[in-house]
Amino acid sequence: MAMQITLLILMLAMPLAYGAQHTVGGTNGWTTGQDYATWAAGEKFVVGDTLLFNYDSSHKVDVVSQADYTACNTAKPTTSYQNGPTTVNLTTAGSMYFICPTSGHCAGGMKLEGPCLHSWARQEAVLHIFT
Ligand SMILES: [Cu+2]
Repeated sequence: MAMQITLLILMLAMPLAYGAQHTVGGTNGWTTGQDYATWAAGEKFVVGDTLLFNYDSSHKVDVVSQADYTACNTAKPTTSYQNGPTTVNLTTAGSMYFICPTSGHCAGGMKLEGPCLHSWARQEAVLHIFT
């Protein structure tokens, strides 16, 4: 029991330093013909985690607004990455929206909404181990 409590305290003390890395699309990476909504549904994104986009030169990663994500509008990304791999830090809670600006790719499904939870969400998950 004492060991469990020590472990719990350790895990609670360093949730931010212990961010997980999520490889977008798993082994398929950031490419066409994927279902990123399904992939994201199987992940748990928490502040302090990172997203790793693996892609070739035919793709890019644009961070966009929710409206531009929905509309696949590639005109005004807030950040644009190319020449991957690209690591994106999840620094705030809330959703981040990513699209590939290559013509036709977003409309074809190359878009990702990453719903990021507060860091206490991981602490909550840890607590459930003990209850
Ligand atoms: Cu693309």
